[in-house]
Amino acid sequence: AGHPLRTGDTARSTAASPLIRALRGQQPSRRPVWFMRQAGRSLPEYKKVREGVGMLESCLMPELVREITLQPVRRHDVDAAIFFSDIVVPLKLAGVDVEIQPGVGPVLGAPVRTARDAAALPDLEDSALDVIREAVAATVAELGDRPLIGFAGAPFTLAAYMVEGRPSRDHFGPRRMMHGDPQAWAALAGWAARVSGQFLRAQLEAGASAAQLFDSWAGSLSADDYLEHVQAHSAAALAHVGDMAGPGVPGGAPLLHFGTGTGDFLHHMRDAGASAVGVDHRLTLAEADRRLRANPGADGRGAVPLQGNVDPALLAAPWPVLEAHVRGVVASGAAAPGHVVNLAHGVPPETDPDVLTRVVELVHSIPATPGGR
Ligand code: 1CP
Repeated sequence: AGHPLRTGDTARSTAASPLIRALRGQQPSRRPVWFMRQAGRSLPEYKKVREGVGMLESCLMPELVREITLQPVRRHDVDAAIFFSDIVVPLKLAGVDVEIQPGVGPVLGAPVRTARDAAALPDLEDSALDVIREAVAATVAELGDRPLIGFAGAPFTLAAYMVEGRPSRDHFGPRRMMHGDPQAWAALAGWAARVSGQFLRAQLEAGASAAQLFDSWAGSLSADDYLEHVQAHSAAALAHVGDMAGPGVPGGAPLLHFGTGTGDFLHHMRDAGASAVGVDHRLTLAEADRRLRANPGADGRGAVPLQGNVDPALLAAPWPVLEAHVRGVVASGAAAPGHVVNLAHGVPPETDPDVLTRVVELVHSIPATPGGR
């Protein structure tokens, strides 16, 4: 807190942006749309500037981060930029031996398997996050009234990489740990919540207007396991920024919470402290909205704004098929108190970027009707 970088003025002007208005349940001037992984390998201009630069290395080069973050905004006219980084960047900044291997993903030199391993994890020094603040500040300086979304990995998804040591499909390691060695799990998930929370906070301090917590792999959990072993840690990560109602983000920055395969516990994800919930392709937005209304939280909140859920598989379909699908998603989203159009998960690398531009044009061409959104 109290960092001398531009805090506030940009975020103040983003309050009227379609993204922020939709996330607050207000009528947007046009229906907002952005894409998870919009920066990245679907763009030739991304491949060009990344040539010869390692993934994590690139995340620590503020000028490059700014350029890559802005590329999809320039090209597609999306309603938000998402900060170019990775969920394991805060691990790297804390001094954990982690790299991102091309074609694989995050790989750790020493997986965390025991309570001792977890207790030995290094603290993330606040000053190590200055490189992130610098990149965010440079980015928002060019974005004007278009919001930057900061993000972090949720504790379960981060722990999935940390216990397994690399990407896995079933996430047996962390699921085994939360039952077999609950103390080790609490130590690891608690650590992950702290570093992710610090990472989020640095981005919001430097000018991001909203944040998204990615729990991409939470779908391998049952609703009960999520509630008992995970929700409190995700809530702790979000609590790092839940009080950020400063001058830059009046009323607080909207917090998005995203997972895949989490249709059975969207309400638990909301109750971790999210203002809006991301939905994948496995259920319709209308059904997600129905489930949230049917399961209000202790704070009385039922329905919240939704984000999603264009099936990335359909980006390669013939245009009339994709167009009908996008129109269906928009119609289904009208049930919710706010709708941000996005994919159900990230942009597949082989996607034709012109298709993404066309989807943005289509979404913007559908009137954001009063009440019906
Ligand atoms: O060299 C490269 O280009 C590597 C590919 C790549 C990219 C472009 C990785 C490795 N990370 C990123 C950037 C990234 N990661 C962003 C950029 C901003 C944007 O969306 O445009 C974001 C938001 C992430 C977040 C991230 N990293 C998530 C959550 C989002 C999701 O897609 O579920 C996850 C799970 C990761 C881990 C990760 N990093 C990279 C890969 C290939 C993976 C997934 C590995 C696996 O399958 O488990």
